[in-house]
Formats: sequence, structure tokens, C-alpha cells
Amino acid sequence: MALPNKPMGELPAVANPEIAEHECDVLIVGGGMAACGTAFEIKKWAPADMKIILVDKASLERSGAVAQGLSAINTYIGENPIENYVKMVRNDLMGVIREDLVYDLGRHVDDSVHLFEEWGLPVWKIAEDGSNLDGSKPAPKLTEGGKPVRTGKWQIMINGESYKCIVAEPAKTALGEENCLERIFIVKLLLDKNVPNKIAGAVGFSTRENKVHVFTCKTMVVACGGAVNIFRPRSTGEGKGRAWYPVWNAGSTYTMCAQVGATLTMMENRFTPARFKDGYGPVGAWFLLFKAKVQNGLGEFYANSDAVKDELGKFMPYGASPVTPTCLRNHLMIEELKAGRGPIYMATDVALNAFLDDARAAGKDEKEVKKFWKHLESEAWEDFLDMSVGQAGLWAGMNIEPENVGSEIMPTEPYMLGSHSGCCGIWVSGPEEDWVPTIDGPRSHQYKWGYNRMTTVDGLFTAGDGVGASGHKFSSGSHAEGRIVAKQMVKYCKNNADFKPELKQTAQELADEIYAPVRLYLEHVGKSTAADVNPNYCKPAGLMMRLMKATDEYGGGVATYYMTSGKLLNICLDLLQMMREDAEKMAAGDLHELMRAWENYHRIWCVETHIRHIEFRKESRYPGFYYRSDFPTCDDENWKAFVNSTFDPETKEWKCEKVNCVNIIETEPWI
Ligand code: SFD
Ligand code: AMP
Repeated sequence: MALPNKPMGELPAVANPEIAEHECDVLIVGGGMAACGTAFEIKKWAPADMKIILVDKASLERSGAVAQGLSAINTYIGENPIENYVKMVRNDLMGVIREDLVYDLGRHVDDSVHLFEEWGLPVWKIAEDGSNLDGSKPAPKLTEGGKPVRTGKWQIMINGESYKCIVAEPAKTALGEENCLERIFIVKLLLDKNVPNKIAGAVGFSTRENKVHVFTCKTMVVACGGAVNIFRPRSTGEGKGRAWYPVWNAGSTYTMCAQVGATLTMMENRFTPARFKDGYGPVGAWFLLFKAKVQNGLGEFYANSDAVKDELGKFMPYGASPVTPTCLRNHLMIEELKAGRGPIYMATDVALNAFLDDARAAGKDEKEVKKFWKHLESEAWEDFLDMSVGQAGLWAGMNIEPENVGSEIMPTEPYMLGSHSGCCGIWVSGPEEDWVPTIDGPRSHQYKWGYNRMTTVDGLFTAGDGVGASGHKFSSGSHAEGRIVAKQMVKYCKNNADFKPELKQTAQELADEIYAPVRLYLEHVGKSTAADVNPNYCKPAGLMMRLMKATDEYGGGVATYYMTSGKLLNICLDLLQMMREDAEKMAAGDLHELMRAWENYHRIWCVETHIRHIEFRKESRYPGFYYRSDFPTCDDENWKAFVNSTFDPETKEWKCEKVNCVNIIETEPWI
């Protein structure tokens, strides 16, 4: 249950918080799309006496990436063969994906979309005469044969400002409000005291009262989204806080699972999205629905030139595919910018006027054309208003009329995620079915070990941004994956009915650890005149800037046009190592700052895995997302493979390894 917002200001932290202990069978960590999927689904399979708790850092109704809403559902298979979905994902992610996971997702995702519509999400439909009904006019549902407005082959348009509220409500209702604990930030996962490599609980703290929460459970799903603010954002100073992905997701999923020994995969992958400059507005609908093209500063539509074909030819076979992979589209843009032919515009003016010309050519009179234009204009604005309000504000503030001028687009700072157009994450078991390859060796090499979406740690599951090597799930796929996990966790619980989880540390020891930054602050705050400047501690805000400087300059951030090298990466790793040591000296005066402190720990860890993986992979697999100057090409002969890494919680050592990537779906023809 949500605690009310603070009356005024931040709540000062105290040295000795209250401690609450909770016992349950299933713990759902996170409250985003994936976690809501799990919460909604699980009661269908669980016996009535199975105790299930969900714990979210924020409030379910508006937490996670979908907080502001979305204007499209990017994965709806519909009339397409699932095999083609796998091919699209494989091509966009430069050949290296877990096809079993992607196929499995493809066969379940539409069911979640149908539920969203049933719960009240307006899906845009096409009328009998081919016109666009938006989401506001009566039309048959998708399950009744209603035809969605497709932007691309896989995406459908929605009126999605309230998307997250619509998805959260049935999740909460299914689980029971009393079982949804909100405003609790989970700091770390806890292994069982007696059985090696088995999950037994988690610990976190309330961001609304001085209270530490300790959970014991038989099984758990961690779905805390991706990692934001790990690189210096383009919006600094007065624009700080504006980012594309949700600022409050701090890499908790990857860090917390890695720390208990879960194998990670493809952590070298990142998503560097091209977005409308400064407002981070989405580009997909503009490219796909409005057929807008990119134009350089010289007014050239560079994307179809011969020079571009030659450039793409360097990245075969991916450069030759009918839909250029997202990273290579970025690469082309970066080449233009580096050659001084910036800025890059989304030619909104050309696209919108072409629609009007088409309407006139189709015999519409000027009154009809005007009406058509009004409709088109409102669709264009709604694309932003539904999911990126700041961009609409920026357009208004800059006097931008999209029909008269183009808008700048720009590759942003990098993000780590596994559900959008990226694929970093955790190595999980695929479905226990014959078509999924059986591979000998440790779990970190296998494709299946009993429970679909279970990590290499017993009882620990993940979904959404958490599952690696399986991108392009988006909001709908993340929800569907959460539902897959729900059923598996119930099965796991039943099969482990006798397991009595026991923690290694006492609740008091855990509380001491979580509140250490508060105690450091209270001990030393009086020793200088300003609470933020003190020889005995550092503050989270300063440490975050230090992290961003290191990754930006050495890890291939915007400062170097995403270029790095073995030499630079090793400098970055040294800096991160020192930062980890100094992070022990972070001090927190209030609960908000305590959250910032622990978010920083999560970010430092998570970005360290990213840098380690890029260093290990001796090639540039995703040109346009990052480059290695010492290995500038995409080398399929040696590196069409996963990079997996595992941290040993006992020895504290990291191991990186190359793991075979198996094709399950035929590789040709392209779709
Ligand atoms: O325009 C802790 N996404 C899009 N998906 C689509 O289907 N269509 C779009 O139009 C999409 N686009 C888009 C998207 C996202 C964003 C931010 C924008 C635009 C601006 C992607 C989806 O939103 C995304 O794939 C899913 O939401 C991923 O789901 P999931 O469950 O993996 O993550 P989440 O929803 O962010 O939820 C995370 C939850 O974890 C909580 N949390 N809880 C406890 N302890 C901790 N330590 C925690 N840390 C985090 C969060 O509060 C949250 O509840 S477009 O770009 O293409
Ligand atoms: P975006 O707004 O960039 O997040 O994209 C939304 C959806 O459209 C995702 O499924 C993207 O893969 C897809 N997309 C965006 N731009 C293009 C493009 N130029 N060509 C093909 N697909 C695109």
C-alpha cells in the first residue's frame, strides 16, 4: 500500500530505523510492466494459501518506463508469422540473440495486448473505408477482428497516456492491495544460508518512513527495469533530470542479480536512441506512420545515397537487410555529424505536406484537405503528448510548427536495457521444450534448465528489461514475459514445498548495512559549515557526476562520439574501482538521499559490467551504439557469440566467457 506523499521537504533519516520482517512464498521485486504481468497472472496458478508480495520503489500506478504513457505498442504480432518476428529481432540486434526466448515471447505477447484493450486501453483502428479511427471512435476490438493502425510491421498506435494506470489496476486487484508494498527501494538480494546458489530473500528500505524491510521467500522475480544516468546525459545543468528512459531505474535488476551470482549476458550491448533533440520525443511514429525522412544540414536526404550504401556494405550481412538495424541507422547519422554536415533534421514539414499533396491528388476538395490536415496535426502532437510531454512543451516553447520546419534529432547518451531496441541482461533458461537446444556444460552455457526465465541462481527469475539477448519486447512483451514467469514461479514453489529459506545475516545486521550512509552523515555533519562539503564523507550527487564523467570520457559516451578502446576501457575500470571504494564514504541526510546513495551503488556496479563486457569483446558489434577504435569492425567470424559473465559472491571474482549462439530459425531469406 502506498504511503502518502511527504507533507513538505524530505524526511530526515535517523540512526536506528524500525525493522519490519516479511515472510512469503513469492516475492515480486518491481512494479513495472513485467512485474504487473506477474502480479496479474500468478493468482490463476497459485493455491489460495500461497503468500505473494510485490514491492515497488515507487507507486505502481505511475512507476517505471511507462509512467508518462506511450503512444504505441511496439510488439503486436497479429497476422505476422512468429518466425519473422525472430528474424526481425535477430537482424536488428546484429545476429546475436537467444532465438528460443524471442520465439517464446512472440507466441505469448498478443494475449497481453488483448487484455490491455479489454481493460480499457484505446487501440487505434482502421475503418472499413481504410480511414483512421484513432482510438476514440467505436470499433471492434482486436479479438473481434478489429484492424489496428499499424505504424510498422510490428507496432500499433494507442491513446496511451494512462497506459500504466490501466495495467497497474488489474495487477493490484489480482494480488490484493495489502500485498503491494510501495515506496520501498530494494537494495540487495539474499542467498540462502544452507543451500548454495539458492535465493532466500531481499532487503530494502522505505522512502517514506525510517524503516528497513527484510523479506524471506522461496522464489523471487526481479524486474526493476534498465539503467539510466550511467553516462553523462546531453541535458546537463538546467535540463538535468531529462532523459529518455526512466530516470528512476538505476540498474538495480542487473546489479542485484549479478551480486548473488546470476550470469549476465550481452552487457556490452547498449541502446543509444536517436531522439528529437533536448525533448527526447519518440521518432518511431514519425519514421513509420508519417513516413518522415532524415535530412542533413545541407538539406540532403542522405539515407538513400550511394555513399550510404557503401558505408552499410562494411557491415554485412546486416547492412544489406531491407530494414537497416537501429545501430547502423545511428551510425549513418553519426558519420554525417562527424563530417560537419549536421544538424540532422526529421523533415516533419516534408512528410506532412506530402500527405496533403496525396490527399489533393486523391480528389479531396480543399475543405476535406483542411479537415484531414487538422486530424493529422493532432495525431502528430498526440504522439508526444501521450508519452513525452516535455517534447510537446519544447515545440510550443520554441514556436515550432512541424508542418513548416523540421526538428533536430540527435543520438542521445547510452542506456542499458533488455526490452527495447537493446539486449543486455541476465542469462535465463528458455522453455523446457524439444525444439530448444540441449547443450552440455554449466548453466551459463545452456539454453534450458527446468524453469522458463529462471536465472542461473535457483529460484531467482527475471523478466522485461532483465532478460538478456532478447530485445524488442517493449511494453507488451515485458508484460507477457512477467506472466510467463508467474506460472513458472508457482511450479518452482510447489516443487520446493519443503524448502525453508534462512538468511545468512540477522535483520539488525542488514539494517545496519542499509543505514550506514545515514550514520556516517549524522556522525560527521557538524564538523564543517556546509552539510554537503565534509572531509569525512562525499554526497551521492557528487559521486554520480564523477561516475558520468568517467563513463562519458573513457567508456564511449557522447564526449567521444561513442568511441572507446581497450586502453580507455581499462582506465575506466580503474576509475570505477576507486569509485566503488569511495562509495563506501557516501553519506545521506534524508531518505531521498539514502535512495540516491544506493542507486549510485547499483549504477556503478552495473556500468562496470558494461565496460568489462565491451573490453572482453574484441570487435565493434554495434556500430552507432559504441565503437572500439582498436577493433573497428563487426567480426562475425570470431564474435558471432554471446559474452556471458558471472560474479562469484564467495570469491568476489569476475569471469567473462564466450558462449555459442545457436540459430534455431532459418537465417535466410530476410523478411
Ligand atoms: O517510443 C524498483 N517503451 C516502449 N514500449 C512500447 O511498447 N511502445 C513504445 O512506444 C515504447 N517507447 C518508449 C518506451 C519506454 C520509454 C521510457 C519511452 C518510450 C519514453 C519501452 C517499455 O516501456 C519497456 O520496454 C517496459 O516498460 C519494460 O518493462 P519492465 O517491467 O522491465 O521495466 P519498467 O516498466 O521500467 O519497471 C521497472 C519497475 O521497477 C521498479 N524499481 N523497485 C524496487 N526496488 C528497486 N531497487 C527498484 N528499481 C526500480 C520501478 O519503480 C518500476 O516499477 S518508444 O521509445 O518506442
Ligand atoms: P522508437 O520511437 O525509435 O523507439 O521506435 C518505435 C518502433 O519503431 C520500434 O519498434 C523501432 O524499432 C521502430 N523504428 C523506429 N525507427 C525506425 C526506422 N527508421 N525504420 C524501421 N523501424 C523503425
